[in-house]
Amino acid sequence: MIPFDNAHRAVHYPPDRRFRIWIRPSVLTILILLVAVPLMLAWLEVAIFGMPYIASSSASIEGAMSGPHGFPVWIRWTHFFNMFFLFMLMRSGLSILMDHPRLYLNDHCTPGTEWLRFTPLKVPSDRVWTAKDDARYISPMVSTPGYRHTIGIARAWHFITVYGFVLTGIFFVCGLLTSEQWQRLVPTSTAVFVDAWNTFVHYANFHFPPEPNGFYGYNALQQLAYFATVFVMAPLSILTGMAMSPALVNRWPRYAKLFGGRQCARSIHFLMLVGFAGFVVVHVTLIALTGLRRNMNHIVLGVDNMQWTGLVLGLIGIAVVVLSWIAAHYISWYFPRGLQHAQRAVTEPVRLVTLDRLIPQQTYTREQISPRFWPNGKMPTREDWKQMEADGFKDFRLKVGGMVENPVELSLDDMRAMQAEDTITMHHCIQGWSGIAEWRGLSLQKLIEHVKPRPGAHVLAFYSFGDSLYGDAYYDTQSIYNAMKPQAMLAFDMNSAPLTGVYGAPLRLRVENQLGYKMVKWIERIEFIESIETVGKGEGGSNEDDEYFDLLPNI
Ligand SMILES: Nc1nc2c(c(=O)[nH]1)N[C@H]1C(S)=C(S)[C@@H](COP(=O)(O)O)O[C@H]1N2
Ligand SMILES: [Mo]
Repeated sequence: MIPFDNAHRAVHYPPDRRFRIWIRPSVLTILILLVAVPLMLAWLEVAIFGMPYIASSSASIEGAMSGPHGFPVWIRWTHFFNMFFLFMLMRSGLSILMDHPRLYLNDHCTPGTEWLRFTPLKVPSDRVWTAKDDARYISPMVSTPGYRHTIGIARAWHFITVYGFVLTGIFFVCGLLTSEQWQRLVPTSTAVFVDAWNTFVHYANFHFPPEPNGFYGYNALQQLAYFATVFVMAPLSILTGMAMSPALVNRWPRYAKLFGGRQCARSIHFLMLVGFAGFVVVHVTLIALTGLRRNMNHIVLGVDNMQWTGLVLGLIGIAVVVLSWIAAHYISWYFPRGLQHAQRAVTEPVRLVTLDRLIPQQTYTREQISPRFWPNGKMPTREDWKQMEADGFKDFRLKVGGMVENPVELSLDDMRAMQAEDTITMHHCIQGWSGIAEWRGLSLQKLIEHVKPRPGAHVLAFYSFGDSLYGDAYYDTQSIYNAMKPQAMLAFDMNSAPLTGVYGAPLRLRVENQLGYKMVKWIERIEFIESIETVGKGEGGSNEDDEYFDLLPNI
């Protein structure tokens, strides 16, 4: 169970729980125009030419139509499971979003360049303001698990349920394509656009067009909306979700550029959430307005009559979905460790054979370096660190020990002499922001070869001078396999100057195929160990122990 002591309350339930939405005026104008222009055109058309004629399709004349009749059992169940998983994804997505409540169209995430903000705060420029400080509260009524900075648990729900969503989608599309049901969703003539516009003109004038019986077919606008949901929004959500993976983006930067870059992909991912939510509202409203009982019988029972059973069972189905949110809430707060392990059980095997195999190999140019890099984490407060900082870290010695044949103590000069390497990479914080910076440091591969791990050593544990969110010294671990990858290094320079205090002086880790929290800053010592189980609470790092983050976050 997650304790709710003062420290946790300060993180998850802060006094400032205001919710504000700010949208850049130019973007707001475009959005208003996107809605207003079609509406005006529709009103103008009716004022001048009258309501457009829509042929009542053969779909409304039972028995006279070709094509699919009714909804077979596999459609009815995939419809239910889709609703189930989609809501879970949307709710957990909102919790993830609020951990960095700003959306950008540029990968630098410079404060002030957002197009959308879910926080009343402007980033202060007179003091250090970390991404953790910036996280916002969201009510557990609308999100899972809700509250503030619960991204570890939110991601567990997101990444478990995405399997259900994707499998349901694959099953559904296979069913469509191997039956005649695809004809419901896929337009076969360009006339559909004319019909869809005419239908829109009717709705825009608060008039219902001749309504086909949905058991046999849809009106043109409905068909296009369903088509877009299944064949555009769902795939785009999945593809833009993948475009936020550091492993993928640092292997193939061009993949993220397909969507306009990593932060555009994140924005699109959010817009798909809005799209799905908007679809649900319109879909449910129209179902209710065009014959609730009959429509519910179609999709719940697969029959076209007026009995009450479909509605009753449908409401029970909706109740099950709502109960799943309540259950998820209790699991999140009472069994977070079990949830974390469940996520690991279902995602790690897949990540090991996919994302974890990708070798980071990006190099951005100097011109692409971010003007400002969001900082994160708690600065060390230890006296020995402060003393060393005052002296420019000349007395600092990195201790590398544990299960190695050649334990060493290295000064910064020793490390510089061991042939430093340079990279310009994109950093991906779990919270959502990114930034590009140049790093210079000692490659971990060199260090590992230098200290010679003994047989049985599988893991490197990095300990920081700084504290974790809840007090103990911050630490994290890497498998030797990942530490040996290119671009994994102990960085001492950032953007051609020695690391400054906030960014991890004197030494920090860079592991470009993973998320930011694996990159320990203010490193004091490194220990080679047999397994993660012997350090901390045994989950592989401070965040893994206390915030239920994943052990292998390459997405
Ligand atoms: N010691 C320590 N290292 C840390 C953290 C921390 O809280 N303490 N935060 C991590 C997180 S979540 C991120 S995103 C990066 C941020 O690095 P930056 O401050 O250079 O942007 O540092 C990582 N290293
Ligand atoms: Mo982070």
